[in-house]
Amino acid sequence: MITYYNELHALHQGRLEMFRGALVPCFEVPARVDHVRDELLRRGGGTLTPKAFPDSALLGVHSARYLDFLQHAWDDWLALDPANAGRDALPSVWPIRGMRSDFLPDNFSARMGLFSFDAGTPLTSGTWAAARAGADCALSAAHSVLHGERAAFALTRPPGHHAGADFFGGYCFLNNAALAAQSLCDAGLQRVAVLDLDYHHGNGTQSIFYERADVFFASVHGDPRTEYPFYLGHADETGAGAGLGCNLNLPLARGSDFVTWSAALEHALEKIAAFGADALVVSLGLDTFAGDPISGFSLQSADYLRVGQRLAAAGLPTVLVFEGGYAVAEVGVNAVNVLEGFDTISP
Ligand code: Q9C
Ligand code: ZN
Repeated sequence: MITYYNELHALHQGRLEMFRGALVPCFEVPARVDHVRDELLRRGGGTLTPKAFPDSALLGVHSARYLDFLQHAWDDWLALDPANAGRDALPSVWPIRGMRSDFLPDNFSARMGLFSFDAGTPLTSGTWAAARAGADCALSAAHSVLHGERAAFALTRPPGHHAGADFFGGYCFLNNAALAAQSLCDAGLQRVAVLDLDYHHGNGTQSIFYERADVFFASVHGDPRTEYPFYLGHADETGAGAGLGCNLNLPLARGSDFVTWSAALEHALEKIAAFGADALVVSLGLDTFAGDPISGFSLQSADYLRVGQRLAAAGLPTVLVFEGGYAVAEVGVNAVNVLEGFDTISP
């Protein structure tokens, strides 16, 4: 499978995230993608350099106000205090219900809160450059599929599926999977499905397409009653307006195994087939792995071969986008197992 590699990913290197009242080392580290790339090369695969897309390609998904904030955030952070060069920016205040989100504050901390939903997602000197190159990576994969490739993989970080039209969070800044799906729509596809297999519900992707009839969003994830991102991802969220019926959430209890998980995958793929999708975008999180340090499912490395086979059996032009997966030493094997499983099924 052709793989586009975000060569700038390591420019985003968060130091600390807020966890249980303390600042702890980030789980979302550059080594994650390095391990995937190493494993890909070890099995005889290669990577391609993404093509550069214009900023206008981002505006189908993200607001101009948010993109402007993200692009200038590091400089604004430095302007507060030159010593900020030695620490990342984290939000600490947010506009909850009853407060205003329409008014753009001058104060930088206030803008950080306006455009985010957690304190676990540090914004660093290289965040914009890495995330922007990641968008090119996802758009390149979609472009290849549009031009006849059966499938393409976007190997990039920071991940994307928690990022909404105008907010970051959950280690995500630009929604790579949504950008891929939107570009497929823009190219003329009538129906696109996004299948989110990350352990955490893809709240950003769901919110971007929630009222759309041309994009079906399906997600298998840890039940938000107990699992991050908590405030979205329940089974009763089925879409709204024109998009009613085009959203499918399959929350599973923490501790679920591959038997339970793959039954949910089967169900999601049946609904995607019934929707009549012309193409599939997969948010490929590998934090469903038993050894993941921040998640609660128990998939084994060999299971990912079967995941890839099942995705290929859907028979759709497929864009895979790398998302979460924090068992750093194993994430390469697990991700490449999905790609290898996919490629063992003949079209
Ligand atoms: N300190 C993705 O997998 N924090 N994001 C969990 C651990 C948020 C995960 C608490 C997890 C976000 C793309
Ligand atoms: Zn995740």
